[in-house]
Amino acid sequence: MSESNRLRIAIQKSGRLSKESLKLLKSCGVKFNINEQRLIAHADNMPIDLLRVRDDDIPGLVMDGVVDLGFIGENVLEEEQIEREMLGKPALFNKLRQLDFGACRLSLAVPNEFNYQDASSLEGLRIATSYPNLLRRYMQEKGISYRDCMLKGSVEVAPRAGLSDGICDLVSTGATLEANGLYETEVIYRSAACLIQSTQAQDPDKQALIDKILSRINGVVRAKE
Ligand code: PRT
Ligand code: ZN
Repeated sequence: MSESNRLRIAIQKSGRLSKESLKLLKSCGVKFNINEQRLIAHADNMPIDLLRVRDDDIPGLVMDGVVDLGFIGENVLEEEQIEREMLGKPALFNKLRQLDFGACRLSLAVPNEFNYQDASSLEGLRIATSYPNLLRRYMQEKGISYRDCMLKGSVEVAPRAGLSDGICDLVSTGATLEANGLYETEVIYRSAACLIQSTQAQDPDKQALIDKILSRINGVVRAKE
């Protein structure tokens, strides 16, 4: 595979981060037409290619140096980093900046009838989550042992379905917890979207383009504050 001289940026194809990531790039003056069927979109006015992928793939693509930049939620980024460190895979990246969208928290929650005092109320119980590494880190810090129930989706229905006693899931408004008869007990991680860069050496032209985009992003975000 030949190394491209074009800057490669990974963004979520469709989901909670895609619109805002695209909007930010557009407001930095990057012009592109997205074809929904295509993985790659080429910018018209700068040597930039957008890679439109599942958000879960973005940290690895940056850490492996397959792409130069990525827009990603810190929750997914840190979960993947811990996983890769355990497996001995490349896990380095530079965080260029936190962004002003995608804010959420990873929280413990239990059924309304659960008598929760503190995290030790979950000792020995089963917790459903899509974030096993962030959950383990938090519970280890507290010295609490618990049992895993790994679910990639529908985490909020696990207690009612009899799969787990509590959950550890992303929350923004809290409406999903409420609709499922759960209440939030502890925030274990606060997250927002961020822009990350691969740690691989860049050629000077690419690095100059990255610096230009970052300085424009800083300007756009500052103007909104
Ligand atoms: O298909 P792909 O894998 O790319 O997308 P995805 O389905 O894995 O992710 P997506 O688009 O749902 O979320 C992408 C990122 O958005 C997350 O990793 C977070 O960084 C961020 N984010 C911000 C959120 C939320 N807010 C959020 N509320 N991600 C998910 N939720 C879900 C949460 O899991 C729960 O089901 O929304 C529900 C709770 O919302 P409230 O408002 O009812 O509390
Ligand atoms: Zn995902």
